Amino acid sequence: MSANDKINELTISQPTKEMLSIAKEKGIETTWDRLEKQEPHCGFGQLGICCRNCTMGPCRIDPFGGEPRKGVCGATADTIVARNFARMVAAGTAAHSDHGRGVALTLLEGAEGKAPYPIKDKEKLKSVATKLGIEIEGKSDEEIAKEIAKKALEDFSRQNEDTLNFLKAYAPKKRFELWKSLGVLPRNIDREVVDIMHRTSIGVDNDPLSLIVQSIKTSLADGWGGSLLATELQDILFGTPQPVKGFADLGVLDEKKVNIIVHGHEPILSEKIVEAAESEEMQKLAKEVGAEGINVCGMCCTGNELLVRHGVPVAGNFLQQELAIITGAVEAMVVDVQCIMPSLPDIAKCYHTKIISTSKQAKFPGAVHIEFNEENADEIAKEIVKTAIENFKNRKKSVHIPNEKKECIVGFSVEAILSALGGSLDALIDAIKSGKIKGAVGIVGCNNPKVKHNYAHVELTKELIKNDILVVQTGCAAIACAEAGLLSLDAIELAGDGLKEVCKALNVPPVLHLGSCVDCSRILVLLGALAEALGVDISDLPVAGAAPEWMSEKAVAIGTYFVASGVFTVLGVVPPILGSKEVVKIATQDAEKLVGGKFAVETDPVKAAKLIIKHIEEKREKLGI
Ligand code: CUV
Ligand code: SF4
Repeated sequence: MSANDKINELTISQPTKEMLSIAKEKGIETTWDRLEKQEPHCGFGQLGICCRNCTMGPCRIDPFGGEPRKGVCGATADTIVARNFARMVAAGTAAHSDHGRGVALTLLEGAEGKAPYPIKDKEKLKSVATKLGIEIEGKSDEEIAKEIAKKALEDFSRQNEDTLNFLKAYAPKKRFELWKSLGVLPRNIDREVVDIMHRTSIGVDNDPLSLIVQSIKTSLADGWGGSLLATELQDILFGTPQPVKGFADLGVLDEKKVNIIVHGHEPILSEKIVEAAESEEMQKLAKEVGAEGINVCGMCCTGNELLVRHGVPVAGNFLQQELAIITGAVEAMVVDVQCIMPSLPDIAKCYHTKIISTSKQAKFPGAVHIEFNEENADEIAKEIVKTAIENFKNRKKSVHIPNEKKECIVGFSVEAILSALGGSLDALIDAIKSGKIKGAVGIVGCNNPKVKHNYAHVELTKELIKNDILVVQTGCAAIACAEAGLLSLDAIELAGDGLKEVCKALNVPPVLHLGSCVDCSRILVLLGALAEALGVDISDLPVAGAAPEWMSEKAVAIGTYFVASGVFTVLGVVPPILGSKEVVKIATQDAEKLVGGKFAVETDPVKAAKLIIKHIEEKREKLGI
C-alpha cells in the first residue's frame, strides 16, 4: 500500500488526510503511529480478564477455559471482568462529576461575589430553582444561585440513604419508581464512585450481577447527577444554547491572526479566554505584533461548549488535536482536563506552539503551566492570551492550514428544541405518531484510532436520517458530523421524505448538536419529557443511543446510564468484557429485563443502523403507532 492509500484508510476527513501526510513527511509521530506500535494488543486486556488489583497478581485467566481459571485470590473471569467494567464506570463518572462540582463551586463563588462569574441566564436560573423546589419569590438572583449551588453540592455529600436532588427533580416518575424498586437510586455522587473502588478491591464483591448493579447506580449518579448539574449550572452561568451558526474543521485556523486553541472540557476557563481575547487591550496588542486579530478556536468538548453557546469555531475533534499543532499556525493550545493527549508538548517542540496547561489536576511535562483559579479568572485569562500573542513573532514560515471548514447550525438545548417546536413537544410527538419521524437516536462519544476517523459517526448518522430517524448528538460525534456537513440545512436533502418535511418546516438540520459530553444529560431530559408527554416510560420510546467510535471511560459511564435509563445502546468499539460470558449476558440481554435498556456491539455502522432501525420499529409497533 502506498503512503497515501494508507492515509486514506485512517480518516474520511480531507483536512486530516492533508495534515497526516505532512506529519509523515516531517517524521512526526502521531497517535496512529503509536497505535501501530502497540499492535497486536494484549488479548487478556482486550477481553477484560487481567487483574492488577493486588500484588498477589497481576493475574490473567485463560480465555479458552483452560488453566489458569482463577486469580491467586480465587477471582474468576466473571468477577475480574465485572470489577474492571465497574472501575471504568467509576472513572467516567468521576471525570464528568468532578467537572460538575467545579461548576457548582464557581456558581457559589460567583453568587458570593468572590469570583467574576455573574449569572447570564436568569430565566434558566429560575427554572432550575423551581424544578429543585427552591422558593424564588422575593429572593435576589444571587440568593437563588447560592441555594441551587448548595443543592448541587449536597449531591456530592449526602450521608443518608436519600437520593440526589437533581435526579429527583429531573427524572421521569416511572423511571424513578423503577430505580427505587431496584435499589439503584444513587445516594451521593462521590459515594457511589468510592463504593465501586471499595467493592472492587481484593476480596470484597465477587458477584458479577451485584457489581453491574452498582455500576448502574453509579452511572445514574453521573447522567442524572454530575453531568446534568454541570449542564444546568453552566447554562445559568454562560447562557442556554440557542441555534447559532458556526464553523468546524482545521480550516477555521487563520494564518493572519493569533490562533489560540482551547482544548479540554471546562467552559469556566475557556469562556474567560474568549472574553479576554475580545478585549480592546488584547486586540491592540495583537495588532502591535503584526497580527490582524485573535482567533480563538475550540477543540473537543470545551470546543463544543463554546460552539453551541457562542458559535466559536471548532478546529476539530479528539483525533485532530495533534494535527492542529502540525499546521504550524497555533500560537497556543490552552488545555484544562480530559482527552488531552500527553504527546502534545512533544509535537509542539517541532513548532513554536506553546502548550499551556491550566489545571491543578492536569500537568504536562514540557508544557507551560499557568494555573487557573476562579477568583482571578480575568487576570489569568489575559495572561494566557498575552502569552499567545507574544508567541506570534516566533511562528515559522512553513505554515500549512487546510482550507476546508464546514458551516453548521448548532445549539439545540432542550429549551431551544422546544422553542423551535413552538413551545411544546406536541409537534414532535405528532410527527413521531404519524411516522414522518420514525424515532430519535443519540449518537455520542469519542474518536478512536482503531476506527477510521469520523467514518462510523458519519455513516451511522447518514443511514439513520435517510430512514427518517432524527439524530441528536454531543461530543466528538457532533464535531465529526459538523465536519461532514451534516449539521447544516443542506443536509436536510439527505433525510428521508418524512424527516425532510419536518426539518424544512422547522428550519432545522436533521442532526441536532446538543453540546459537550456532559450535555448527554440534555438527551436524558429530552427523553424524560417525551416519555411523560406520551404517558409511557423511556424504555417504551422508539429511540436508541450509539457510541460508534468511543474510547474513554467516560463513554462507558454514559453508555451505562443510557441503558439504565431504558435506552437500547449500540457500541461501535468492543468493550473489554468478552472474557466473561456472564457479564456479556447481563449487558446485552438481562439488563433489558431489569431496566428496559441493553447494550449491543456492532462495529459496522451500516449494520448498527439496521439494528437500531429494527429496534425502533419494534418499539413503534408496541406503542401501536
Ligand atoms: Ni468529552 S470523551 S474524546 S472530548 S467525546 Fe471526544 Fe468529548 Fe470522547 Fe473526549
Ligand atoms: Fe490476582 Fe485476585 Fe489480586 Fe486480582 S485481586 S491481582 S485476581 S489475586
